[in-house]
Amino acid sequence: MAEVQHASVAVLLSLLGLTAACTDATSVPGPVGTPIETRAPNAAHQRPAFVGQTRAPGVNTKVAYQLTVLTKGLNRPWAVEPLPDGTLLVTEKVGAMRIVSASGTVGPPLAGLPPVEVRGQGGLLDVALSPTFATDRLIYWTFTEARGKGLNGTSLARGVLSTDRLRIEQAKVIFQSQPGFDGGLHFGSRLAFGPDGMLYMTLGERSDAEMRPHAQRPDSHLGKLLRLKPDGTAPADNPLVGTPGAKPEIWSLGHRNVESAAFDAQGRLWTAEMGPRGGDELNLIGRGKNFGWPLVSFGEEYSGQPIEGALTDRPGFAPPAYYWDPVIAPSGAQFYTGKAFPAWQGSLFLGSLKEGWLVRLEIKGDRVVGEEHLLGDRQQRLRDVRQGPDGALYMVTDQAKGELWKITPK
Ligand SMILES: [Ca+2]
Ligand SMILES: [Ca+2]
Repeated sequence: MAEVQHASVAVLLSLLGLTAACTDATSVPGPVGTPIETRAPNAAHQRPAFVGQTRAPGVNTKVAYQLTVLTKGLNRPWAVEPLPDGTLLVTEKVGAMRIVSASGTVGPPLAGLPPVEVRGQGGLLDVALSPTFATDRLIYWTFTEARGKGLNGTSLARGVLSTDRLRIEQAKVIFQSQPGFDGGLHFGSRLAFGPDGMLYMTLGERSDAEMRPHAQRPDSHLGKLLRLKPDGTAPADNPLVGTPGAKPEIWSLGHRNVESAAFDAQGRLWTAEMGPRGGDELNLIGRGKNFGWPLVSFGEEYSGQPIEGALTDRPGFAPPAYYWDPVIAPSGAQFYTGKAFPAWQGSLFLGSLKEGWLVRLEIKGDRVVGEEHLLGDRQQRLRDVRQGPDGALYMVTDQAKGELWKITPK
């Protein structure tokens, strides 16, 4: 009898296409279905650390939506932040912050911002509303700041949006990442307020070979996720507070270039980062965790060479919750909580710069179980996606004639 049962299991396994290799996988069952990604990976020899870490099943929610182009009059917009009254605060990488009306009329640049260095990927970057915005009109923004002698770095400022909405008052730089560097790449720098009232800020490692080790260095802000008090200083309960030489603002380490940060309904922070070729990642952040770069990474150099010294998995480092090979170049992100699209509640939306998709991920626990690609027919680099108070999704596209889109139910 036992032999018969064993044979039946073997037959069943073979019918399911499972092989002995499955014993290498984690005991956590992976998602079931045809992967949405069908192209060949760049690093074909690499294997996920667990089933479902890449190539999630494709899903099609068949949601009927309508896309409205509110404006095509933005110059390389980097961020969109819906205000409580339905107007939109937008940054342009070239250095301007503007108010766009709900119908798409683009206002003049807001006066009062400190000088921005526009260089390569650098310029005026993210903007976030303070959780207290409704009462004090306080906003926060990140930008590339000249630091003298040709160096620059990502800085954080805050100020008050004037009641006539023409200027930022009391603008003040409250945090400057260190060290500065003479370059134009990997500035981060997405902002997200947590349920703990703290401001989380992502930073890149500045890309160049000599800067990569900074992602692992506790005495550098580069290649880190930071956790700041609303005044820009480090909270006393950050993991490296009290460690001699370490930067007290650090919350997690080992990041490459993070332009996506979003809290889910449970209050967990997820970030996505631009990896090397074949190594874009989604990470579930945890206090003091090390996400590996450049010691742990999927993918390869853009030259096609392996990343020197890197493994895809290594004890003591947090593996990505999910990775993309080929890459999508993830930028702004948003967990959807609105009532306008019930089928999308709980989904994580990410803008893809490289493919122009609005990527929708279905997440169960700490795993991605489904992936959908929307809007790819428009062929525009999606830089940011945010949910408005009306439950609509707002997006900006990284073009010289950058567009602001609104998605509502059809
Ligand atoms: Ca933002
Ligand atoms: Ca990683």
